[in-house]
Amino acid sequence: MTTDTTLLPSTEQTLHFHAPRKAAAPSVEAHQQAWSVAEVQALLGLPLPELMHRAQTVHREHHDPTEMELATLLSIKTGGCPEDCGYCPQSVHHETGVEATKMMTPEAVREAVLGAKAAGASRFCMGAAWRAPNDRDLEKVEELVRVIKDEGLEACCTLGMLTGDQAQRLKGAGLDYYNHNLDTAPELYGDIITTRDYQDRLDTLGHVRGAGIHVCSGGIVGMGESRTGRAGLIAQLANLAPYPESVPINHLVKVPGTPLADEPDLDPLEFVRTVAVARITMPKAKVRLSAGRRQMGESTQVLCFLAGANSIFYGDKLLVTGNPDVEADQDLLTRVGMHTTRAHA
Ligand code: SAM
Ligand code: DTB
Ligand code: SF4
Repeated sequence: MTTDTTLLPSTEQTLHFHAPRKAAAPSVEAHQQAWSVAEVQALLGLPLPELMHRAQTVHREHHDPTEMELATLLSIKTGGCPEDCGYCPQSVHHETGVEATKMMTPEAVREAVLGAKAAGASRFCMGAAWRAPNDRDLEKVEELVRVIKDEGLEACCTLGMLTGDQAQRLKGAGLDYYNHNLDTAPELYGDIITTRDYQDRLDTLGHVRGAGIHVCSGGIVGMGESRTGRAGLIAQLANLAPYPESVPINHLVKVPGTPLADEPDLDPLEFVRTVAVARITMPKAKVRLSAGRRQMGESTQVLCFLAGANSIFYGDKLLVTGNPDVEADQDLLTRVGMHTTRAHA
């Protein structure tokens, strides 16, 4: 349970709109303790001005609110995935027209890394449509990680489930982050995916942590879940000990042919609230406004930035669906007055 009661949204506290910064902001230690789903749900239900104020207060304590991290995503092995994730265009279980490809070569990946670096990205993330890599796949990925590190960018990848040994090998190759999302609340997981379970996800996150790789883990909003469902996801992430260094909040991209293609639209403010609560409950994390930016439009994106999102995927494509183009993002960041995180080298 959280002991810092300044976080609990009692009626009395929601009236403290002008509470002094220190009093309103919880300590980092308080956030290392468990969050109940009810506490997270109460945050999600705060009046939006109060929620935004709290999120911005926490954000400023740990980050430069004018800084944005740019991470470029590349699908190094697309489609043909045996898993049945209901949202995903790359599953063999759904007819989406996505063709399965072979894994990209180191030369092709280097070209993409150079392009991302020239465009100003500081992190490069490689995605593969696997349930889990086999050892030969992994050897090739190790080589690709070295390509990214050679060019001085942070390296991240998302390859499905890992064993402890595989995580160690990726660490040895220089991998900085591993992305593996919890995606939704535990009680909703079986409605979306049947080919693996929540514990499989948690086990992989444990192997990643154990190898000393930074954890990138988040989820998808807009899959028909209730506010309690969103609270369940955020509570799970925030209760990981320690919570992830990077938290992607994806808005469902509805792809024709997937079981979730006709999901009703979510109120954009519910998405913004989820970002704000991720920021409050995981103060030091990079909160990444991930999939769905193109569909949500600029105003919602900017509200998410103001709610504490400080990382975006940058480049015209996500894995198989579209993302705002680089010029549009540069223009948006300039108009908002934000600068980008510099690459190490
Ligand atoms: N196969 C690996 C796995 O599932 O861990 C890595 C790639 S998978 C495409 C990475 C993440 O992309 C998923 O966990 C999910 O959060 C996100 N994703 C996939 N399809 C999406 C969609 N249509 N809308 C939003 N996010 C999506
Ligand atoms: C994450 O959380 N979002 C990214 C990344 N991790 C790998 C993937 C988004 C995929 C969106 C749909 C697509 O293009 O396949
Ligand atoms: Fe496969 Fe990942 Fe898509 Fe699930 S989300 S179908 S594991 S590529």
